[in-house]
Amino acid sequence: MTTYSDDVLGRARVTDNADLHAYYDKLARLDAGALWTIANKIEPWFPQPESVPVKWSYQELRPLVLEALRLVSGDDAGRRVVALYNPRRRDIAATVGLLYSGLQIMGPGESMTAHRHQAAALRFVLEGTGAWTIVDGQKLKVGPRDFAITPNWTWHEHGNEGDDGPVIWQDGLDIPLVNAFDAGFYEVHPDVYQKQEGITNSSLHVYGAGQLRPFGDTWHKNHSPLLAYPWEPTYEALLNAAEATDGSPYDGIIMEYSNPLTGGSVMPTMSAHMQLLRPGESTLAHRQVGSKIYTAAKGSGTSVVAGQRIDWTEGDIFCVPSWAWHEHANASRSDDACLFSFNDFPVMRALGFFREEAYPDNDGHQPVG
Ligand code: GTQ
Repeated sequence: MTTYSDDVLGRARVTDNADLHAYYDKLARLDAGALWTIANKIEPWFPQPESVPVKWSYQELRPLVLEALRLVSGDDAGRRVVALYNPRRRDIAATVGLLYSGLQIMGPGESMTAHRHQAAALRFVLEGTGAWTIVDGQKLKVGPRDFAITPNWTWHEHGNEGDDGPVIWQDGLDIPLVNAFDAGFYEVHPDVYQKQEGITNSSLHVYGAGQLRPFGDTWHKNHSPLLAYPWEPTYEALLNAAEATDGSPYDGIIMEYSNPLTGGSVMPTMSAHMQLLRPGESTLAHRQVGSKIYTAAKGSGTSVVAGQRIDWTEGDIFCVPSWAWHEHANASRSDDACLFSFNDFPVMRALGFFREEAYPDNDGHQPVG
């Protein structure tokens, strides 16, 4: 059993006095300080995220996202997005941890200019049928519950060629992560718009056939060559797996959107999942090092995050800070429920930070406070 008392040999436990305060002042004047005054804070026993669990209600936010259509043009805004802020992370525009998310809206017939940046992006479509994006010349058409990626430093521009209303999709980017490393670059496309190369959804034609890979392929980039992951085959894969397996006790039936060539995450910094909770299913609690952002893709349910109950229904978004216990339940006894999520686990794994554990007590469920 680990003790978390700081009053042990090996932890800082200096009692302040007048001499020490005078000494600290002298150090401060030289841009220095005594490590023992902050050591326990900067090397905590376990992760201490500033981020808190938050739910963003789609029903509440949607009218405000629609209002942005009237208030600002896409061209003036660059991207017309309502960003989702964690209350204590507004200063770095983070939704949770070092991840950012927002709701982007595009009106019928609208198109946005092309740019590229060091941050990687992903999209999950919430509503509307006319959405498209061009990623390094490749045009992708995406509909409700489709997932698509915009790997870092790829040119991208978006639009809505439908005539039956706006498109709203969720953006997920690693902007705060890139900025934490002071690694951000940004460029506007020299021609303002890209030219489409090849056929629409060409990566799906080449790389979208499941277990079949183009033989002799020379793809060498560090992200998936498959750029769009439509909902129908994703849902079908979950239903098929549900027939054959019990799935995970913590996540139900869960699939990772993967790079078909490596089986790994779609991009080096972010991974995404779609999970299915069977009718009446409730999972056990676990926690991981890394931040997660969930979107209710289908149905409704309840998750408990760090002891906090979060009821969700389609379009709702909620976050799980690093090392926070979380568990999920489908509210329906007759219909399945699906949660989309993305996370920074690839970074945690690459740096050797990843850990995962199951809630040990109380039959695997955390107390709800
Ligand atoms: O689509 O390029 O929500 O650059 C934030 C920054 C979307 C985008 C965001 C971006 C984008």
